[in-house]
Formats: sequence, C-alpha cells, structure tokens
Amino acid sequence: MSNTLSAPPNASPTDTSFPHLDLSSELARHLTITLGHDFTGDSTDKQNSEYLYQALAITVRDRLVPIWLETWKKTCLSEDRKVYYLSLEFLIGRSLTNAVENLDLDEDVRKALRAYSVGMEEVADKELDAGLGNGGLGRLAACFLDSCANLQLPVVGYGIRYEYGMFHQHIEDGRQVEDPDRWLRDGNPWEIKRPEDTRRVRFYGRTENYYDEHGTLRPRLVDSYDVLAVPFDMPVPGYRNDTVNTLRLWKASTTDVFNLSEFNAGSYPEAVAAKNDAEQISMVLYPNDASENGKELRLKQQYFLVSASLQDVIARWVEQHGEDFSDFGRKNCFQLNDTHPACAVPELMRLLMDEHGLEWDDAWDVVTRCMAYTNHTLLPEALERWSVGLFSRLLPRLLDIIYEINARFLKLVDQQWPGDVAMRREMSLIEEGDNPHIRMAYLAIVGSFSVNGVAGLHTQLLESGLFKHFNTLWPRKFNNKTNGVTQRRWLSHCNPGLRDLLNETIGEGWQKDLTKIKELTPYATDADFRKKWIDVKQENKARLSDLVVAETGVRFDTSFMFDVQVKRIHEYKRQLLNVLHIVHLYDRILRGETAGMVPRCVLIGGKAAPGYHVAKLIVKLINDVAKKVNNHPAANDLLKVVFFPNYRVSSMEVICPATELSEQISTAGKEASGTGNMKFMMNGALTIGTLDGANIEIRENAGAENFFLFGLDAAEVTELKKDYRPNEIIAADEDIVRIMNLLESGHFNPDNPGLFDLLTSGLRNPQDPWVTIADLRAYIDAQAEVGKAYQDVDHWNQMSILNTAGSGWFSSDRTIQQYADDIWDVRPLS
Ligand code: 26W
Repeated sequence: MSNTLSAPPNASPTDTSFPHLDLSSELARHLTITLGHDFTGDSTDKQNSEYLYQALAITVRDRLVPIWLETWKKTCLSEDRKVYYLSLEFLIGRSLTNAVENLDLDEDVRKALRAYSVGMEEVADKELDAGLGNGGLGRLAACFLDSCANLQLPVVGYGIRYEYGMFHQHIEDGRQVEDPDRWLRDGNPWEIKRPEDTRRVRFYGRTENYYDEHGTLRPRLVDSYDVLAVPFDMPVPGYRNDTVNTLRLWKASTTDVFNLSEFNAGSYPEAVAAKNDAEQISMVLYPNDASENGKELRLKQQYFLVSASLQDVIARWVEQHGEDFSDFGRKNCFQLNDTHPACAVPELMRLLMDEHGLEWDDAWDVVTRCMAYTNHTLLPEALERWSVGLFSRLLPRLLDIIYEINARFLKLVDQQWPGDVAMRREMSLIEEGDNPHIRMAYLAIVGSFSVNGVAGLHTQLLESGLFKHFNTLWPRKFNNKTNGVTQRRWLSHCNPGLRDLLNETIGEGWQKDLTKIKELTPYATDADFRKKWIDVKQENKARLSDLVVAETGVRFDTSFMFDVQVKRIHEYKRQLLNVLHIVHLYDRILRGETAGMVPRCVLIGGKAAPGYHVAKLIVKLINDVAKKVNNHPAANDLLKVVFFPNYRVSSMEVICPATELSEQISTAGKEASGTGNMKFMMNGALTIGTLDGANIEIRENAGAENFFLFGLDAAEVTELKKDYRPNEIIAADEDIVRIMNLLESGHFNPDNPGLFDLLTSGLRNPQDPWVTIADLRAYIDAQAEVGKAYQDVDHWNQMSILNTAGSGWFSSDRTIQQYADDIWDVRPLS
C-alpha cells in the first residue's frame, strides 16, 4: 500500500465514514450494478452461481478492506519489530469461506443467498484455488500467515504472483497429463494492485568501481537489464479479531518507457516484445517438489522476489528513520522459507552498502541480526546449488559479495580447525570443481542468526548430519520448530459436523486455542458421544464418496474403511509400498483367503513433477492396479481403489474429514515433518506410519496405543543400507513372492509388457535408497492389525477421539508462537 502513512481527513476506516448496508442489499447491488448481471431467477442457471460468487467475494472484501487498511497503518507506524516471511510459494487455496468465517458473517451470507435459492457451498465451490505452491512448504506458509493474523503479529508475507500456479492434473489411460492452471482467468477479487509501490530489480550488467562524493572508491552495478516489480496485495484475515494482515505478491513488468527509448521508431515491435521477456519472470510456478534443476529463470524468480521485497521494506524504513540503519536489524526480521530466497543475504548487503553507503562490518551486523532460515528437506537432490558461471552473468555484483562473505567465513573455519584443508573445502560456500557451484544452504546458515528444522527428528538429523560442522561452530543458531496446521481451515471450516459437535461438547475456545481440544479426552469412553462421533464421520464419508464418483466413476461404499494417502508423488513417500499392500489384498481375494479381511476403499492422490519419470510411472501403476481390482467381481465386496485426480487444497478439505486411516509411510529419516499427517489426526483419522518426521510427535501426543507403528527407524535404515539384500527378503516370504509375481508377470499391464520393470527392479535393487522391501512385511502385518482394530467399532472410535483430543500440539498457532518467542522476538500489535 501507499507509503503515505497519514490517512486523509475524515476517512479513518474505523469511524462511520465507511457505512455498510445490510449484506443482502450489498450483494444485490454488486450483482446488478458492479457486475451488470441480470439475475434470471432460474437457480439451475450455472452462470448465476458464478456471478453470485463474484458478487459475494466483492461484498465480503468490502468488509475486510477498512480493517485491512487499519492493520497496515498500525503495522507501518509501529516502532516494534516486524517480520517478513519470504517464500517462493504460498498455497492459499480458496479465500471466500475463510473470510466469511473469520469475519463471522456465516449467518448473514446464508440469509442473503436464500433469496437466490442457492447454498453457500455451491457458490463457494465456484472459486478457483490459488495454487501458488507445490506441496508441504507452500501450504505451511499459508497456514503460518493464518496463525500470524490470528495472533495479531506484525508479519507480512512476500511472494510471487504467478500467472500460472501449480499445473492441473488429469489422467488419460492411467497416465498423468498436465494442463496449465489459469487461476486468474476470471480475475481475482481478493487482490489489490499497488502500483505506487513498484520497485526496480536489476539483472545482468557488471561491477564498476567509482569515487563517491567523499572520494572513496566504491563498487556499483552498471549496464544492468531492469525489470519492474509491481505489488498485488492479498488480505489475510485474522479470526474475529479486527486484524487483516497482508500477503504481498510481486508481478514482473517491463520498464517500457526506459526500454522503448533505446529503440528507434522502426524497432517498436521489438521493444514491445521485450515486455514479454520481463513478464516471463512471474509467469509460472516451477512444479518441482524436492529436486532443484538449476534453470536460469528460476534463479531470476528468486532474486526478483528477494530484491523487490527488501527494497520495499527498506523504502518504508527510510521514510520513517531516514538513512540511519543502526536499528534496522533489531526492528526487522526476514524468515527465509528454505533456501529459495537465500539471495536475501548478499542482496541486503548490496543494498546497504551500494545504495545506502554502509561499510561492510556495519552491513554484515545488520544482515546477521535479521535473517533467519528454515530448512525443509534432507534430500540431497533438493539442496540448492547455483552454478558460479550462471551467477556471474545474471547477478555479478551478488557474486562479488558472496565471495567476500566466503573469504571471511573461511578465516573463521581456519581459526576453529587450524590448517584443516579438508574442512575448509567441506564447509566452503563454493563447491569447487570443473563447474563450481554456490551452496545456498551454507550461504543461508552463515548469514542467519537462526537455523531451524521442522520436526524434532528432522532438526536432530540436521544437527548431527547435513549441517554438523556448522552446528559445532555455532550450536546456538540451531533450533527446532515442529510444524503445525491451522485448525480454522483444517477442522472448523472443512468439517462443520465435527465443529458443531465440538462446540456443543467443549465450547468454542479451541478455534482460537487448540490446546483446549484436550478437554475432549473423557468423551472417548462416553457411548452417547461416540454415537454422534460416528454419525459425523459417516456424513463426511458420504460427501467424499459423492466426490469420488464424480471424479473417477468409482463408487465408494461408505460402510468400508476409508484408507487414504494424498501427497506429492515421490519415491521417498513410498506410494509403492501402499500399492504392494493393495496387491497383497487383491492376491488374497483371488486365492479366497479373505477370512478377517475388512472391506476397504483405498484412495491415493497427488501430483508428480512433470519431469520425474519414475513418479509418473507410479501414477500409471496405481491406476492400472485400481482398474484391475475394481473390475474383478470377487473384489467387489472387499476392495475399491482409486487414484484421485488433481489433488489440491480444496480437495483435501473434503478428503481429510472422511478419512479413517492416514498413510504416513515414508522411509524413516526422509520426510522432514509432514503436515497432511496432522490434518488427518485432527479430524480423527488413525495413522499407520513409520518413525519419521512429525509422525513421532503425533504418536507421542495420541498415545502409542492409538497409532499403528511399523518399520525401521532412521538409525536402522542407515545400518541396513550397509548390507541390504532385498532379493533374499523377497524369497523368504511367500506373500511377497506372490506380490512380486503379480507385478512382474504383467498381470496389471497385459497390453504393455515390461512397463513396470523399472519399478520392480528398483524394489529388488540392493541400492534402493528407500528400502521399500525391508519394511513390507512389517507394513502388511500392521495393516492386518488395523483391520482387526476396525472391527471393534467402539474401540476404534475411542482411538479416533483420542487422536483428535491429542492434536492440540499441531496447531500452527503453537508453531508461530514459538517462532515469535524464540526466533522473531515479536509481540502482538497493540
Ligand atoms: C528447488 C526445488 C525444491 C522445491 C521445493 C526443493 C525443495 C522443496 C521443498 C523443500 C519441498 C517441501 O515442500 N518440503 C516439505 O516441507 C514441509 C513443510 O515443512 C514438510 O512438512 C515436508 O516434510 C517437506 O517434504
């Protein structure tokens, strides 16, 4: 918003100069006047609900805006510390219902919609997801913003306004096909463009030394190619607390006036085409989850976000404090969401030195007081490294600064480990070789005062493994912040039946403070309460069943157990292990060995990175196995399998309330935390899982007796890999032999022999990094335990209630309070 901090006279948003009519009249006015829609009165007209969505969104936004302006002004004027959450991804999903619920407008909206004979759900369903993220890291950023607003913390999110978000997935002949996500097609009623805060981001060029006005020789970037960053603000409403925080998303735009003057009249089309070049930067979200690919455009995106955001914060600082930066580090904090925005370290150095005249030591003092880094993955292939060659072309001045940071850092290493050349090489920010690379995680660690992991085990593994030398050097930098999710979206909104039951049983306090959910514990043994609990779950299962049949044509019987695995498709998450179990059940059905088998509906969903061949083959296998199982008459009463297409935030809102068994079966030590696991637990699902990520804490909080544990732990996986012999394990186990036979004989792919050989040979490979076969027996046995437990309805629902009752720790409100206290040192806006 404008840097002009004083409000115009008589226009304070809190006084009565912004009167609201009743919601029905405003909705009617926006429908006919703002949108020019002539309502036909025919409730079957599909156009009507589209228009109603647009009109309702504007109506609700009107109520947000005055509070939003007020919060922004308060934040800007506050002399207390502020936080900026820098992230390449914000997986927001839908905004309408969230705003309605947080503003407590539910009743009014339903009443207003009655005049048009449509329900709120039908209208809300018209909103396209804002899918500006891949998976866990992006959704976490969205949950965090929600919690910051709930806690009234002065936190601004900074990201990119991608024209195209996460691709849409559809399935053709069992295979994933990607379609572009045109989420802005019908406009975005939730954003407000703020051209007055446009920033200039400079790429390419070269460093030149010049004499400043004091006669000092200083470096600066010259001959750069410039791109404009135009901010679009999205509101982040707090829960019924007169707070609306801001998510500021940057769109790339050409510096047309500037560039056009360089062309003569004859090159006008070329000049206009240059616009395209600049706008490419914010065109599309990279769909890689956990593998970096070193593309130049991706580095441009990262620098674009970082430079625009830092300049934005500095401009507001200078407006209030002039060119005195001595307090800047104490009053501002930048949380780096993984290394994607790690250029913030050298870029803040550059801005402070080259544009605001600070000396190195003063600038470094500021930077290391205000940068904090969160790591989200241990997978080596996901650790970002940028080639020095690319960096020197695209960001030459930043590379100078990185070299200087490294030189000074290596002196420190030499003090700690005198003469240890190997240690210098290992810890250097530059990985040497024919094609040297910058290690972005090391850059982030050196430049930050805090480095955190996202679950207890993950942080331990960072400290003792990936970053162990850094932990020796600076043990106090490292800390854990176990992830959480917002119970407003992931319980209250998505599970209205359970919300009402909780409200009538323990009161409404849990929506603001999830520790209160513990009060549910005694009701686990209350038979009347359990009856209501079961009714809610059945209703949710019916809702999911309708969605599944609409999406896939397969009918889920709501008396079956609902067994669900939804997340990105990745080898380490081991969707294959799930498939092996499905094949085992199918094999038992074929052989008539079905005694004690509990009927199940298995749902698997998730997107594969478009370039990840093995993950796409796993999607194909799931679909081919599903087809075979669902068409076998003998399986009809016992097993249904679907691949749920285009899994996204709004589908999880239907899936997690209906789930009874949550599959969290990654190879121990590989899943940093997981957050889907928490959503399922909150909604009363039981978990079958390994000792990985936050599963460990979920089990502690639910009680070990209410969790189905199986498989090797992280230390055992490491030990096993020294001498792993999957073929011997297979040969020694008849069930596994039969599973492998079905897969390898082409039973599921008769028209396409050999199609899945890559997967089966991977399972048999002693080098299999995910040691899937090692955990298979334990998994099959644990699944049998699940089946047995499901048959004892009373006990199952007791366990289910105790999972929800134990989920208080997994609110992102708790996580954010810990960031605020231990890292950010910020308090609520008063
Ligand atoms: C550069 C390519 C790339 C893109 C995304 C590398 C790495 C990522 C992310 C780190 C992937 C991610 O989303 N990680 C997930 O973060 C969640 C939130 O902390 C955790 O719950 C998940 O366990 C972790 O996989």
